[in-house]
Parts: sequence; structure tokens; C-alpha cells
Amino acid sequence: MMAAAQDGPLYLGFDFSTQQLKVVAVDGNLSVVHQDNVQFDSELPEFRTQGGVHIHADKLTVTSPVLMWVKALDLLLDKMKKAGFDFSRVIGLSGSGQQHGSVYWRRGASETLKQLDPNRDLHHLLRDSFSVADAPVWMDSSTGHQCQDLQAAVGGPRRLAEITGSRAYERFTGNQIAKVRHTQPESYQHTERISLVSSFAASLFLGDYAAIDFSDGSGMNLLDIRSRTWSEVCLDAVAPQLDRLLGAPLPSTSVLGGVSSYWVRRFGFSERCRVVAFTGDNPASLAGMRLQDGDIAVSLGTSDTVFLWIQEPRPALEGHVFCNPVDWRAYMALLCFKNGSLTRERIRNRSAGGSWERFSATLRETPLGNGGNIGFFFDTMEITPPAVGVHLFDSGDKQVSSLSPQVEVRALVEGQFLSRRLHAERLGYSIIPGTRVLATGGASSNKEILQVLSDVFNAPVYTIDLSNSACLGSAYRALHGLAAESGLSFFDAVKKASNPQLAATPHPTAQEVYAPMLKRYALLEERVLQEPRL
Ligand code: 5FX
Repeated sequence: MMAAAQDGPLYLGFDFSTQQLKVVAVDGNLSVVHQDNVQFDSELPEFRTQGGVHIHADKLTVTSPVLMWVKALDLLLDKMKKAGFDFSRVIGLSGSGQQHGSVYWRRGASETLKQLDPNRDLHHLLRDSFSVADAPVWMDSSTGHQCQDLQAAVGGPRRLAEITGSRAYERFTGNQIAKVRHTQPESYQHTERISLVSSFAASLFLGDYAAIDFSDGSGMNLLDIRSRTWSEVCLDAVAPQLDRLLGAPLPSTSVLGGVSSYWVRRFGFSERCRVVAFTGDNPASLAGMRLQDGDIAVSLGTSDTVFLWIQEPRPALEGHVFCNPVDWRAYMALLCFKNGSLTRERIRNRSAGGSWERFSATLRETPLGNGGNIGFFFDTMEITPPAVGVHLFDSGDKQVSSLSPQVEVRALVEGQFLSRRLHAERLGYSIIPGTRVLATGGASSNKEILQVLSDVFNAPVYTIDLSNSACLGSAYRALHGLAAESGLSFFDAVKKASNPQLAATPHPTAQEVYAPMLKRYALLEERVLQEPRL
């Protein structure tokens, strides 16, 4: 024991994501010393999930069994123990959970949490602790009525966005709670506390109900993101006295307390080990990327996601503004674009003979600004903006039915990045000296695509591996949470982590070309949105 303690402190980050539970341990130099995971479908087949969830007959309701998450934690810790992981070195832990999901604790559960018998698995001990066995998760889209009711109660979607950072979304927790209250009134009656997936997981370590943090709390359509307190008008629209069931929200950097004696006695955790508030997976990813003021992260995957660090919230009818997980005074924004890699692949197949080399060569050979041609490629109904179809325009803003293959390739990539920039700016993002674009995801390995990204944003592009970012970000947050008590900033606390790699710098004429093109793009997007949907 003594020898192990001399090896220096460790910090754990957990990620309760949709398909798996992951853990990563980092040392004081932020080097990863251990990682492991439990896959829900294959390692816990008794719960019969697909991709970690149950999709119900209506195709809209999507839930996950709460006990599956608890059992996954039993399994994960057992695996770590078998691998010889020394829990006594852990002085801080934190974690993340898929955003928006909700867990309903049955009356009496808080007493159970306080007296967990270290000789037994958690999933046995907590078998009767949940009033709703199947937790609604972020993939659920069954609460259309509840969304309408909430928006009507507060004065419309724009007003709701101004208060909570987002208009009503089906997956957001307030609307989910309203649905549970109406469809499962008895279960709701027996509920003592409602947690998010993140605060539920923190509660397991704490042996008591953990507070919802400001950042994940912003994904509920219930938190006033400016005052960082529950919005009375929103709570009242969802359920009477809901504040009692939710508990008071806390800053995301809060140290909630020590691990409960269950963890000390069952796995040999130190009594010194602190639990730092858990948060949502997207806020935790922002921490894992070490995104800073002025930065923008663009994840280029099946769908593209944009993360922003913003100082002043300017919520809109699209995207989400959340309280920032690493600096309580700041905010972050999240935008989702459905037409990402699949559309890039379709145009590669159509206009570059199915070859990424030809696609890249085309981007090298065509001029910045594409001779004024602009394209919108929404193969499937887009989220940002809500439009569908392919819309092509020539340099005189005249709609055309086709473009040459070379022009089409550049129109696609420029159009996608103009859209990412336009919508980011609408949420309050602006390019300032020192702005970095962090690129991640499959397409971030393509140099020419990154060059267009750099040109359109007129900023240097860096690449970063994000595959583990929520988990890693949670371990960083554990370390920072402990240090934050002495006033250390997140960036000072994690400065030893490895830096992203510079991949592209903007062409000297980029600003001249893309500043006016962005204005034209915005006007043309208006036109596209006015077109009747077929
Ligand atoms: C964000 O608003 C989402 O719904 C998803 O990214 C979930 O957080 C995935 F876990």
C-alpha cells in the first residue's frame, strides 16, 4: 500500500455513454495509465439492448435499463481490480453521461445509497431503488406534445431559448419528465429524486444524491442559463414542486464530497478520494479537447458537430447554448449538422470516381471561392438549417441544375464549411486573433479538406484525436476540480496534456474571398429555406 501511494496520485474519468461505460486513469502528468470499458450489448446481454438502448414499438420512445448502467459499473470495477489497478492512489474522480437522459430514484433510495453493504454488488443493492426501470435517453423523440406545451407556457420557442439556451427539443429532460408524469403517474408519485445520467452516476460514488451541474443542467429546457438557477416558469409548466425532485444545481467544477465507504471497503479507494461533479458528454468533450475562448472545434463524422466556447450567450432557434463546464462565467454552444461524411462520400463517388485522391486533387486544382459557384447539399433533412435537397447557384445567384464535377466537389466542401461558420457566428462566435479551429473525426485526416476549412474560417486548423475525449475530459476535470479550490484555472491545471497538431494555415487571400461569400451564402440559404419542400 505504502509503495503504491508513493507512485503518485491518479485521477479517474468515467463516461456513461449510449453503448458502453468507459474509464480512463491519468497521473499527475496527465499521462493515461489505465483504460477499460464495458460494452452493454455484448457484455450484459441479459438486458437485450441494441446499441445500448431499447427502441419501443412506436419507434419514437427510446430507453435504457437503469440497472444495466449500475451492473456495468460493477463489472468495470471488477475488471480494473483483476487487472491490478491500485484504487488507493486515486485522489479524485469525475465522469460524464449521455446528455438529457433521466433517472428516477424511488422513495427510500437515498437511505439505501447511504448504507451500501461492501460485500455485495451494487446492482443487487439498488435493485429496488428506481421508480422507473427504463430511463428515457437522448435518442427519444416521443415528447412532441410536451414540447409544444412548454413553449406555449413560457411564451414561445424564442423565449424558451432565451431562458434555457435552446428551444424545446424532444430529448431534453424537462419534456421527458413531463411525459413520465403523465404516462406513469404512479411511478412518478413514488419518485424521491430525479437525476441526469451524469448526476445519477456521481450519486453512486458519493453514496448520496449528487447535484446536477450547470452545464449538463443546461440540456433540460429547465435551467435559466444566465442566473444558473431553475427557471420557475419552466418548472411550473412541467410539474408542481419539481425543484424538490431536482435539488439545487451546482457549478460543474464543484467537489461534491468524498467517495462513500462502500468504495473504500470494497475496492480499496482512499478515504481522501473526492468526487467532482459529473457532467454531460459534450461538455466533458470540450474539457477533453481543452477548447479555449475563441476556439471552435469541428467534428467531421457521419454527422458534423461544432463546439464553441463563447463568453456571452446569444441563443437562437437552432443549436444549443450550455453553461461552460470548465469556467462557470462562460458558455459553450453545440451545433449538429446531419449531412456530413455520407454526403462527402456521395459526391466523391459521383464526381471524383470514388477516389479520395481525386477528390483531394480537385480541391488543390480549383480556386478559392469556386468562381462564385455555391452549393447546398442536404441529402437528408438537415438539422441546421431545417432544409432538404441539393440547391446549386452560379456566380450570379441564379439557380442551376448541375455543376461540373470539379466545381461540384469544391462547392460541397466550401458550402459545408460556410454553413458551419455562418451558424456558429449566429450563436455568438467570432473569429479573433489567435482563434484556432480544432478538427477531429474521419475527414480530419484529409489535408485538402482541412485547407478549405482553414481558408473559410481564415484561421489555422489543428487536428486532435477525440475518440476518448469525454472520458479524458472527465479525468482532467477531476484533477482541475481538486485544484480549483485553490483558484487554479482549468488550462493551468491541464497544461501538461499533449497539444493538437497544426495541419493547415489560411491562404493570404482567404479573408478577401470568403467574407463576401459568407454574406451571399446567408442570403442564398434564406432562399433555400423558402422553397417548398417536395
Ligand atoms: C447532445 O445534445 C445529444 O443529444 C447527444 O450528443 C448526446 O449527448 C449523446 F450522448
